[in-house]
Amino acid sequence: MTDFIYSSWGALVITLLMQIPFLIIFFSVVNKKAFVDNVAADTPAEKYTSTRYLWIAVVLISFFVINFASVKYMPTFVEANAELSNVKDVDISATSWKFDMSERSFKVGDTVRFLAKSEDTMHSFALYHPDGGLLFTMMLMPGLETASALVHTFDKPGVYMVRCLEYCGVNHHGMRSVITVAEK
Ligand SMILES: [Cu+2]
Repeated sequence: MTDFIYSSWGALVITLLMQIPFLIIFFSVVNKKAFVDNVAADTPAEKYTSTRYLWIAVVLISFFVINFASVKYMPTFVEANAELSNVKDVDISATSWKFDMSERSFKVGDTVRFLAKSEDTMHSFALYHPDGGLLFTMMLMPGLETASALVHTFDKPGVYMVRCLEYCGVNHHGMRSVITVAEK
């Protein structure tokens, strides 16, 4: 169940469920207002009502269509499940407050699939480019059977910082590591 929740589809379903309270409030306010403002305008009421429902329908349909059509293109979904040739799988175990990695040295052009798990509490695995920019971060929930996965191809040599970006206790700031990428 938790594995489903933290998949792309799970995230979408949760997001949709979170809209329900908002929609209830929205429609109750709209209806209440329609009842109170009964001396509104020159526009015939029926015309206004149909336009309103048409507009809501357009918004809702766009929302569902765009979300469902795009979910399979989410990077985590695509990359973690892709059949990639020449991908190096690296196992990462995050504990308070360190990262254990099966490999830390790569070459430019290497495509690496980072498979990360948290052994104790909420952590994340964030990778920084040598120029300081954040390449990605993935949240690591404890207790998941499947490792969180992300694929990255290294394009520049240098020292890449790894940090935890989920607050995980007093030494959260010290939870870091490095990956070195050498010239081809
Ligand atoms: Cu942390």
